[in-house]
Amino acid sequence: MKKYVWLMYSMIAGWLFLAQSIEAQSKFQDVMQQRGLSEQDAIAALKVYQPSGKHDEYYVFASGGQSGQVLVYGVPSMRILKYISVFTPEPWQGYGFDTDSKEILREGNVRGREINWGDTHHPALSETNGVYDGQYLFINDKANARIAVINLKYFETSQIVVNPLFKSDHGGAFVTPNTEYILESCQYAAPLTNDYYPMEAYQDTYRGGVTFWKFDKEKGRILPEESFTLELPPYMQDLTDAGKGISDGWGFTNSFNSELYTGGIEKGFPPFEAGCSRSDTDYLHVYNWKKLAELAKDAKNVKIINNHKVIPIDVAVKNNALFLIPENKSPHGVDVNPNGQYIIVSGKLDTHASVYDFKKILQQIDNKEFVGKDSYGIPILDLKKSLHGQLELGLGHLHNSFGKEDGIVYSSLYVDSQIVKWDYKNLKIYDRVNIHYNVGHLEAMEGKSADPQGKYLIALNKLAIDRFLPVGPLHPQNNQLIDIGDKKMELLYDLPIPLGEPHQAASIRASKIHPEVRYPMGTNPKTNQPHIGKTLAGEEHIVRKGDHMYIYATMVRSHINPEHITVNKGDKVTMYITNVERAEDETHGFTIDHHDIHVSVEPGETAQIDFVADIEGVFPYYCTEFCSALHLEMMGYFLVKDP
Ligand code: CUK
Ligand code: CUA
Repeated sequence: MKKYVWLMYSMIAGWLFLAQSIEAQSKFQDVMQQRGLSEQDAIAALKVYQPSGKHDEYYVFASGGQSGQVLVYGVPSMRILKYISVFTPEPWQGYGFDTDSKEILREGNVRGREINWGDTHHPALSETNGVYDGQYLFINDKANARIAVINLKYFETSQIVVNPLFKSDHGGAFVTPNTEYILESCQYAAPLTNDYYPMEAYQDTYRGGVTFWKFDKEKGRILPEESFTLELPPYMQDLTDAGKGISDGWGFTNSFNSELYTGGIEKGFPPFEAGCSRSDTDYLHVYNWKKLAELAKDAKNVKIINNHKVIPIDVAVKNNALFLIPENKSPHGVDVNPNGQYIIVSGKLDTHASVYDFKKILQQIDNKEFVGKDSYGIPILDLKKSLHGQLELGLGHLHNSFGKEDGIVYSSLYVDSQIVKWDYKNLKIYDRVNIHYNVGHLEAMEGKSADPQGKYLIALNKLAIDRFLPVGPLHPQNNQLIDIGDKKMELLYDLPIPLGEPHQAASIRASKIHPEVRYPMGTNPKTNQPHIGKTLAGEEHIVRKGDHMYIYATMVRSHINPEHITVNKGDKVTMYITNVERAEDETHGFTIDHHDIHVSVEPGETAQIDFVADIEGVFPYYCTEFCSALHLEMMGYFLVKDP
């Protein structure tokens, strides 16, 4: 009898399940039909969709290009999580509006000039043994040759350094395998001093170089006094990568003007782009940064320019620390493979990718086997003897990112608008996928580290053309997500980015990132130390010192304390505002009407604002985040009277 009941039960359950799944399937098909989706579309949708509350597997940090910011999104959902303001003010987060963040932004003043934009290109994650450790992110500003440090504990910019020599940079930021140094290479050659020299003096007085910014992981800061620069000829250095594994201690930098061309179309000369591409080859710079770091410690090896140590070309050459290898004309990316033996140089104006073998390079260096010297006295290695091989990939090869399997690399073809999957050891092409359109960088998950994860790839495209609803002549940028988990690559998703050109992205497993949800009470987010204006509940007060008013305020749902602040016209005002909330995500924003003030005060943070009360009147202030049902009541009055 028992057996019979059980049998009946399982038959009914089975039938119900079948009926349910048939119903689900027909619903599924209805939706596909209504929305005009193919089976492939539906599979792609299932691969990227994250149900509400479910987190992504990877973080992607993409450069925000001309916005001077960093964009953070999740993979595979491609949901945007944050804009980290770096070189530009950002009103929501109050970056550039409160005293402490203004101070960081103003660290980026160049030669006394306030600069409020940046051209962010290449984000780089901090590494331990060549593997991403999830602690810091670095990014360069090509337009003003600056590097910023972002602390991933708080996802905030904590430092900006200005290159004391370069006017622009491109080959930054790249880190050495234990984040000992952040590499920044010059792009457009110019005198390293800030003096004027005519274009005719280009060969003698214009220079490029690579700056090695010393990074202190404990402090989370670049130490400018312990940093130095390797002087290089004005070959217009391009992208850079640091060696790892067997090439640890070495660095590699491309260039595109071995011609030393200086332009002058108005004088009847060929334009820059033609002049810089006349020769068949440019130079890959190969240097031993560990040796250079040792040399930089001795004053006799360096000259000081703008208060910064520079190792002259001849000193680097004399100490066997600098070499050149020809490379296919006007290359772009240079990428070291996960174990550090192979270096892939992209053939921007050549259909071939070149794979250099570091062992072969080292052999020539050890045997002092050089084919000659350039006009600056730098030894040149033989191209053929340095190559593992070359492979024809297609037109406009720009960048490379490594896959999980040994020997697999993905490369971007700008002109052909394709991603190519190939084997750099056996020189074989496996697959191609079309991109929309004109891809620049690409990022396979953790694809530039010593431990690539494969799975997904992001194509960072230069054009979007017809991919999205039209919004006028300026289109959003297009980041495309590609599934690389199988043999064949499959395009999954388009993410429009209305922020700026997403040059490069760095990705990392979400499990490696551990951000804080609040600051220790009364923290200055710039220094991560207690703020001098730290104010706890019950300690709110106002002090006058001469014509300077100091206001110690707190914010907590749903109250700003003090509620009235009366000052004399012309008084200097310093306001310290502590968000004394302990609850997660209970940010309060603070503004005073008509004063161009806005700060975002996160739980535990103390924010400081400084201004002059120069207009008489009555100015309400209020909290700008809808933080509770009584949010609108979270207000007060700033009163300025004529004394
Ligand atoms: S990038 Cu900077 S020009 Cu190919 Cu690294 Cu876009
Ligand atoms: Cu605090 Cu609204």
